[in-house]
Amino acid sequence: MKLYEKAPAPSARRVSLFIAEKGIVIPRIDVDIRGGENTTDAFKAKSPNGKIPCLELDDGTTICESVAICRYIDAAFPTNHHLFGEGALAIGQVEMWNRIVEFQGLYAGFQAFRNITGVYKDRERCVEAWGNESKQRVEEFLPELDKRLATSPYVAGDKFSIADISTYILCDFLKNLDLQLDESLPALLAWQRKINERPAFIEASKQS
Ligand SMILES: N[C@@H](CCC(=O)N[C@@H](CS)C(=O)NCC(=O)O)C(=O)O
Repeated sequence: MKLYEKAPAPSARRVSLFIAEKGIVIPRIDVDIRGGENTTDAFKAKSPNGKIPCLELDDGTTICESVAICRYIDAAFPTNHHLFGEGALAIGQVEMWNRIVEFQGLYAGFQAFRNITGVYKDRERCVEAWGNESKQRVEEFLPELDKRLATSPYVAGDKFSIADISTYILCDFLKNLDLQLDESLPALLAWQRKINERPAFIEASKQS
């Protein structure tokens, strides 16, 4: 098994943190996304969305999309660390919060970055106004997360889950939008400090 990725890229880090939490080691292959290596026919033959991360199994089967990769790993290497939740209610709540963070935070953030900076203008049309709107949506979403974390120890409830990984990646990505967490978001800041102390996050930060 091997993982095609770009270590500091946010979607790749989602998977890295997930596998670090699971205590699994998967060999990684660096893909030069800025240079367009992911846009080649050879890479697109592996990754249906033409992006990293992409997991390749020993028989050549591939899975792209970060959460799909995490789901595969979760099912293929069962442990007692249930990052998608355990039990019907927790599973539903983890899914709900992970989707909320993805749609309202992460993807707005990615759209902001791509459309404002034009980093991938060699392969997509960039609309600066959409980038600015997306950035504003991220800024408006952060207080919602702060409100949630003021009453819940983790994003999806009492236990750490993939929703925390997604939120952590969002918070880390803010720097690319010239945004940062500040004292107006005390619960989010406290949660971030707590997550930074997790052994898997300390370990994964050495590798990215
Ligand atoms: N929804 C995908 C997003 C993947 C994605 O956007 N990957 C970025 C790096 S974080 C990429 O490959 N960018 C290069 C490109 O868009 O050409 C996932 O969650 O895996």
